[in-house]
Amino acid sequence: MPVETTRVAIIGAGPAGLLLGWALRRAGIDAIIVENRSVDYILARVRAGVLEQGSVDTLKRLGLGDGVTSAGLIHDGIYLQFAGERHHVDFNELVGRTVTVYGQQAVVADLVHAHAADGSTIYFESSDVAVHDIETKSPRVTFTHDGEQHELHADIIVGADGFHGVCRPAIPADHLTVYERTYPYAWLGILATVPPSTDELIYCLHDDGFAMHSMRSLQVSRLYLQVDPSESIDNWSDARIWEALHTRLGVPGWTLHEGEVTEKSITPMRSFVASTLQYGSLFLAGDAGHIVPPTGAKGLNSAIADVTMLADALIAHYADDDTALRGYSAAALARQWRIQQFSQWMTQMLHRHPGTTDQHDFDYRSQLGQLDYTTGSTHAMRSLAEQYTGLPL
Ligand code: RFL
Ligand code: PHB
Repeated sequence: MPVETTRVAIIGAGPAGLLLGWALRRAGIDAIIVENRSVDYILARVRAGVLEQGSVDTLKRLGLGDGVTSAGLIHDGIYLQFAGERHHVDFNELVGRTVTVYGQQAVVADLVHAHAADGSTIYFESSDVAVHDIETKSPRVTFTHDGEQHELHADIIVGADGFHGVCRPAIPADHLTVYERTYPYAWLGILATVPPSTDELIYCLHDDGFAMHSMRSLQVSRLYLQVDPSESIDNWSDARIWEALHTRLGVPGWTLHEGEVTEKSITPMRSFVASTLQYGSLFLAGDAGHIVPPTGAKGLNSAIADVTMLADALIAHYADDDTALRGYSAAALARQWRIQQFSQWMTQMLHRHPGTTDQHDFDYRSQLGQLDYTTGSTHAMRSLAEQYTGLPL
């Protein structure tokens, strides 16, 4: 059985795990990544689209800025649409900051290529991944790779294995509380080969529910529709999706252009926070520790923020200063709860709560009032702009 030793064993090669491995490598700290999917699967996974300025700065600082500099689309703001009218929220004017549209897929591809060129060890397609002795200073990871059982000894294990990973459940139940809520709606998302019909992202509340127009490039559009979480994608033909998008996003004098749909899927919505991101030698980062509904565009950005803090803390730890590592969980969670409230606020303001009771009607009209206030008040817009473009670490 191959037995290896590394300083930091990272579980998961999503954006969090790949970025942490890269940051540590650049600082001369040995790390090995163990991932249960294939590299092709990871490169094909379509997810987030918006990077905060701080996330772009992190990528550039770590020598990963070429792609985002050449292909990223800088956006000065967003549109909020409701009651058939579209309102611009100009982040640049309000807070002097912008966001960049650059797909998570591209971030992951940049990281995979950087690691490959640098000769990093990443065990893709590993099965039976398990962590052991995490309460001690000599934790281990076991996994099967290419039919062989492996054992990896480390000083520290980082669980960057997403919401469904094995690391968070390895924390004993009496040391972990989870805070969570689900929402009575989901997002149906499509990728379409058609130039975006808008210069900036449109977030729209319509009588039929939420809709959104985003993009991946000047040639590829990304669009979303609120649907019931129990909906099957099989019930949504391309024609039905476009019809719903026309209905919800339409405003007089504007045309939504259709194109070939190359990907479509339904994603449930969840807010989730673990009470701790550390247990013994195990640290959690990204979706392994917290999930937000996608309305605020914060999931990927939170993963990058966690990793920025954790990488700095680990670098200090190996330079004999443990203060930041001991404070990591509390600092990352404090930031995370601010992001949770923003994501929940955006989500509740922009989705139609299903049902037809008086209470639902009241909620809907109150949401329209909230949107009216938000787009009419410089103070409210500035608060939105400050949070959407990214809170400091
Ligand atoms: P990931 O990306 O889930 O990566 C975890 C990795 O761990 C692997 N893994 C395991 N490996 C080994 N052993 C095991 N037992 C394992 N179990 C799992 C997985 O295969 C995977 O490779 O988590 P990470 O790195 O923390 O990154 C988080 C982000 O992916 C996520 O927060 C965002 O995609 C959320 N999100 C958005 N975030 C934004 O910041 N801006 C957005 O605009 C945005 N839009 C979105 C989104 C997520 C969406 N979906 C599909 C959930 C839009 C959507 C539709
Ligand atoms: C996306 O482009 O996928 C996207 C953009 C903004 C969001 C969520 C998703 O809030």
